[in-house]
Amino acid sequence: MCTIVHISGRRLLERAEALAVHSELAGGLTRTSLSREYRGAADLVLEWMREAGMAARLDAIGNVLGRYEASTPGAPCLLLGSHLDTVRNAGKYDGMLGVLSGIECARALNAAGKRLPFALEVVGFCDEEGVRFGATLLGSRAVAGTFDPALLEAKDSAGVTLAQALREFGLDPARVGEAARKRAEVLAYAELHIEQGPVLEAEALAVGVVTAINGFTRMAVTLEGSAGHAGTVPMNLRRDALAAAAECALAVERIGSSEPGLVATVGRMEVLPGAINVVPGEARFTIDVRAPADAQRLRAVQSIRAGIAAICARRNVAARIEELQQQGVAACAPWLVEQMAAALQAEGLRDFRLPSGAGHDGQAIQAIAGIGMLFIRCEKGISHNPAEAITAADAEAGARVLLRFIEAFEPKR
Ligand code: HGY
Ligand code: MN
Ligand code: MN
Repeated sequence: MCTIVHISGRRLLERAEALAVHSELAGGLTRTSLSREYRGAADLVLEWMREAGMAARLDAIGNVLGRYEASTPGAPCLLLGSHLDTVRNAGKYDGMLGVLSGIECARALNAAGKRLPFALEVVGFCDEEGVRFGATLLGSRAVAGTFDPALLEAKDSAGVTLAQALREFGLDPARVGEAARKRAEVLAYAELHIEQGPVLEAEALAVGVVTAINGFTRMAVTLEGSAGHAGTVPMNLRRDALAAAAECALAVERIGSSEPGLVATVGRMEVLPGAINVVPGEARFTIDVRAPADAQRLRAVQSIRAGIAAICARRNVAARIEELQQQGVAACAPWLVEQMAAALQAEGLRDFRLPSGAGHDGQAIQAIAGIGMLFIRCEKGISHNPAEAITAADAEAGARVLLRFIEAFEPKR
């Protein structure tokens, strides 16, 4: 029986809406890892996985894992997935669409009574965005066996450690290592994701194949000046941490704008003590640097460090720069790119390939398997924003291409 007729873009969008209800933010979508809202979304995904004929469970770090068994039980799997956590005031499709599309493909196979020579597994990663604990790719690093146990002591804004959050979620932090999968169990990893950029829309294309995922460096900067009376400290005697941070932010923007493909962002800034009549004594801010080439990114990071040092020396402000995390460029496996391109053409779509400026869980999973990604057009390229939008037709096209890729999948010899 034909499987692809069972793919429904309307159902994908309805389920994304249902997931968006599980939010910490009234009137918007924020869902951080291992939160009560994450539990609500995970329960819904477990239910949909089981309805699709999958065995479904939470793994040792709280990822949601479904398995559609192979014709030979216990066979290695083709792993599909994306993340179930969101940024603050997020869109509804970043991450979610990849998990829902994977379930949609399993559901179609099950409806047609079709089994494959390999298992199909779908994973909803618990923390890709790194919003709650500052470190990203937590769920996928656990699956890849590269999770750093020191992160169990990372704290959220309420001072709750990751270890405590795992315990409150009903998991044992000492057993996070059990989430790790062996290379032999995973034939490949394939992720469908919204593009989060304007290229597919400009090409009038619904779906594209990803060639590589840009690398990133995340840093936290603390500037120590002197708090003082806003009315009495003369301007030339101030050590104003906020003014120094503002100049640093402009330096980050200037360096980020200096080369094609390079981007650099100050995404968060806190100022202390934060009173209208006090010269700020301390400023803390984050820096996110991305580039399609690691040498380019590392050069930019050095320039930013030097720029901050020069600004702070001139202003007599102390600077502390902590590198939170870095991840190199993750190239998609050429043999998967070709099979995804073939699936695109089987669906009557043009073979179009593009890099990803955004980070994805494949950057972690590449440690145990070849990675491939499909991008879906999103309206005006908007993402990490409640205005993030896709059409049911594009969602359906993406899931159809994913299913064609799955049914034609040839493991690498
Ligand atoms: O930051 C990123 O690129 C991804 O959304 N975590
Ligand atoms: Mn994101
Ligand atoms: Mn994402």
